[in-house]
Amino acid sequence: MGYNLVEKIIAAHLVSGSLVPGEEAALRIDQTLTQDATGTMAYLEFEAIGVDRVQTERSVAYVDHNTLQSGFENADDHRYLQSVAKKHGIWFSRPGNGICHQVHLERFGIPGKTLIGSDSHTPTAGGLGMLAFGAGGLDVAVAMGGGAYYITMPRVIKVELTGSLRPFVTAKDLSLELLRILSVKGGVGRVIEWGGAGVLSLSVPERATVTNMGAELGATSSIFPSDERTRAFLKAQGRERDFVPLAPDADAAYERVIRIDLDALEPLIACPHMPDKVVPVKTLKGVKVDQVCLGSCTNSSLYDMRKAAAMLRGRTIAPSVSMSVSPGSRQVLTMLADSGDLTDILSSGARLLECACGPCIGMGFSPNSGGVSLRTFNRNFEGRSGTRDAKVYLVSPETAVASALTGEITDPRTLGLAALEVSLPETFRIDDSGVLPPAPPEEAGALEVLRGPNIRPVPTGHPVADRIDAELTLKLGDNITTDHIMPAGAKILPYRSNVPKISEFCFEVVDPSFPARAKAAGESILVGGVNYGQGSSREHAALAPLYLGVRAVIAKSFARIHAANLINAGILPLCFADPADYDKLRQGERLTLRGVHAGLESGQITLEADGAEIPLVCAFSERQRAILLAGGLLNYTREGTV
Ligand code: MIC
Ligand code: SF4
Repeated sequence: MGYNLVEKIIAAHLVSGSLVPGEEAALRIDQTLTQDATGTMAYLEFEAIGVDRVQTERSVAYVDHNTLQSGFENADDHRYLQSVAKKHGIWFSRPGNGICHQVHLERFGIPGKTLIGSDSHTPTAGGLGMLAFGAGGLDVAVAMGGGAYYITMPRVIKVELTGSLRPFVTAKDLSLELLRILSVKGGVGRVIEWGGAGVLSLSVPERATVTNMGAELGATSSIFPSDERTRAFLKAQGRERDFVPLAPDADAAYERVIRIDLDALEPLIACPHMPDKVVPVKTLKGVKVDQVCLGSCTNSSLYDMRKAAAMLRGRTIAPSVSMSVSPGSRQVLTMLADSGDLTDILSSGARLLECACGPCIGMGFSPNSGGVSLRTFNRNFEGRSGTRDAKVYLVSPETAVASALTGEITDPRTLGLAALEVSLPETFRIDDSGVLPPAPPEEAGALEVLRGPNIRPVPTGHPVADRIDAELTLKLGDNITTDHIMPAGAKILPYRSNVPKISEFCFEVVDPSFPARAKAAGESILVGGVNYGQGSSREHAALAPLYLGVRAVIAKSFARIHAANLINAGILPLCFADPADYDKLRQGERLTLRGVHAGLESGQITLEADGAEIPLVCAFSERQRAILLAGGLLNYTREGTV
């Protein structure tokens, strides 16, 4: 039996473990990326590990999330990141240079290489044929130090494409179609491998939109083959030397094959407040729109922006709509300026924002109260926009612009416009002045790392005890996202390098009394439903609970990155053997976990609650057990086992 694309890249990077689905595989990591909101923690952890210089082929630190600088905190973090990067062999992408995933695709991604990034949308690079994973900051720190990255060997789903997209139907609609089919948990434990004749009709930026939104499926990663379209993109970026062709073997096996006919797709829209609440745009015709946002790592490429500019040319957006445009990178912005497309965008009445995440993570441009916001982004979780009662919908750039022009949700095909004639340039504008190189090793030793008062030490975990007696301080429902656990937004993000402070906002959107109650309880246990911790890779969703005394989370099931982050923090993620037992637990009661150490081995732990005995299960690898018993990955790594 031949290899699929995923197996090929994993086999070429396997340090230990096996290719058998469900088993642990340790991978050699060629490249890493961080962004500022998770990066400060990742580099503090890297410093704590104590390796002088990164061991990867390329590591890049981006600043794209916390760029508002409404106090000293963000600016201090930027200075810390710039100085720590320079000292330890990391490239530094300056604020304003663009969103990490977009810039990495343009300037650094290489087919067939492995990449981990402290951001859940790192698989965007799969659009170039890279095998890329979102991970917690500590996993990235370990990989920078030369350690392997451990994954549970995924199953591989193949999506077989035929045909080509019709006018005004886009790669975003393809992503939404797969979310409609699989839901936000359908990709858990899986990599989505895209193939079929239809793949050639998609350019690299379109493929990157699709691999980007694989994160919303809960998938471990998503990947496209590397073919002539990949070569053309790399060549236009002045990087043809980085091209390698990559395809699965003809007799490769897959867990499942999903067939999608691109010709049959129509414009789709995800309704509040989940990316899988997908319906055809036409079914929402006439819903009044208050705000439209174009951008984010999903849809901010030159291709997307040029399509939007072509639709806006000579037209103005409806007076009732406020529209923002955030190009994904300085390359995109300068090319829009050179071609005059920027003038078309600005003349339409849209507002230009920085080349950064911006509204996607609630960093400004929050909608009006109760407002309807159409965004070309990838997440529409409740409250994420910064306006708690806003209704956020996810759409393609074409649907976004059509709706901005009419003031109501509009299927772009109904505007009567001619099909858009937009293609990628033969040569992109190459200017890497926004990326600063690291210092040569002989100069690095003398360099000082700049730390402001907001940068506080990383909390370390406690070795998991054999018996845990604690209060159930918070009982939660299904699909709890990391935006529920550790919200972001302009008010909270500045404290990403200050865990004591940021923990004051833990679960703020669910129950603002949680931090005080958890502290008063001393040690506590959380209970959740299915897919607990979906969404972002932010390890603060584990570190803040750790700081507040959480020792275990019991749920019906967990999202991959968050489960890894909990283990890395020394917090036990446990599952109900029978999901119906969830109903037996009450917030506020005392819970006891008995025989934990033996249970880590046997995979079964008993929970005592109000006299009842509830069986829990866990399936930790030997390494994960050792991490939990050491009190987290930092302690484990310091003990010398990287
Ligand atoms: C997100 O989209 O939620 C973020 C902000 O990019 C996060 C990372 C973070 O919380 O800093 C992610 O996706 O991992
Ligand atoms: Fe930034 Fe939004 Fe992409 Fe996260 S999803 S990296 S916040 S643009």
